Amino acid sequence: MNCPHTAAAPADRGAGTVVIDPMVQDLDGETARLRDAGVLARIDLLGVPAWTVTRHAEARRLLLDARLVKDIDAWDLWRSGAVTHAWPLIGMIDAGRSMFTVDGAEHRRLRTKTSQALTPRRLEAIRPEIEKFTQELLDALDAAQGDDGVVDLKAVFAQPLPMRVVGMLMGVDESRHAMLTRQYKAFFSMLTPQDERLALLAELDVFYTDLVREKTARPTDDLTSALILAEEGGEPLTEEEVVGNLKAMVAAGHETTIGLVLNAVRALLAHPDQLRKVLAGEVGWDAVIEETLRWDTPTTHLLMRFATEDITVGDEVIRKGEGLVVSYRAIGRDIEQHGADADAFDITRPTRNRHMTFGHGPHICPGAALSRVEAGIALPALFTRFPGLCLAVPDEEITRLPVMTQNDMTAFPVLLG
Ligand code: STR
Repeated sequence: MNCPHTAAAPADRGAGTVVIDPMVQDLDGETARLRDAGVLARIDLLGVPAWTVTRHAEARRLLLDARLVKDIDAWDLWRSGAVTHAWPLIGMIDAGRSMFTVDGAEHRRLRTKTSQALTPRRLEAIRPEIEKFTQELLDALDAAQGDDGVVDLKAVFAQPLPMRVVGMLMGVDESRHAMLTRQYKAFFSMLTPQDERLALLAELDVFYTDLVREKTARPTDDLTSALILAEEGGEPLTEEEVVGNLKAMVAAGHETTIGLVLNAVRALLAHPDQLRKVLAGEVGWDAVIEETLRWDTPTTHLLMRFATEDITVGDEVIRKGEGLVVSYRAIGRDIEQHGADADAFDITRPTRNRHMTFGHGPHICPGAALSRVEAGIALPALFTRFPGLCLAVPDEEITRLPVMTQNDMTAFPVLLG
């Protein structure tokens, strides 16, 4: 047991710094090590030190703490020049001015239109289109089977679906989807040389800026146009802000939903007893989605917030100017929140809806309802069309992409049955 009021022996302080593995060779082991390292753990991100919070209750408090900000200029390591654009993770933080990087009243100004467009009620209007995309991609799956019957569920289904949905929502033409998918794959991969990553981010900026200028000249019925025309409190968003929001939406809406859909399929195929209950209608798909969000979070670590004052968390202090990561995958496995069997996938778990995978506080994921709608359509449609769906390789052979912040796999070979 942890006794918060006894003087901590060195062992209670955690086993020192957890080095986050860019190759993601043992994600479950790393998640457990982080949890064991303490409520607040020291981590090393490719040589850059930071704190991370690994527990539900403390993360919830910290995500409401206005002394933590997204502004990179509040980071000592950045201001001193110790961290530069040569650091492979810099694009996760220095992502331009948007709702992702700004706090306070300005943040509300940047975010309102987007969150209003993504309410469950507004999303009902696009449900038929998501269903249509899903059916088309199920046909594509059928057609893509090789001679051996194997097809990559990621490449043919889980990856294109969220891109089509977010593309439709933001007004990104389908002819660009394949390119964007390639660019984001390279952006997130730690195998991409840093100069290439910076070059592709610059290309993306040009692409999004051109798109915003086109929509400014000829607004259409999409969220990008709505952001251009918005006047929150009488103050329109600048071009830079619209571009920032647009790229945040496409990056987030695309990458995270791939993880949600694939992780859910993988968990169900690894737990056939639970899949049976869902297919028999004993447990709903919403339960599968929530338990997947808790157990195998699409976002492993969220970078980063910076302390504008010293902040005490238990025995530790985040010093002014230091960086804090939120380790959502460890938080999902918090024993205090989910019980001693937190490491087990269990769609009947009473706490399955009490996860924090979409964050908390002002920056809580504005796309949460959209991702639930997407997964809520994709998963039942997939298993209805292919009830005999199974993995084409042993589960242990599924490899994760070398991505430090997102939980994504290289491929997901299946037999459609
Ligand atoms: C990717 C690069 C970019 O151009 C803009 C952004 C801002 C939003 C970020 C996105 C990033 C990376 C993935 C994030 C997303 C917000 C939600 C998503 C962090 C840095 C999650 O994984 C939760």
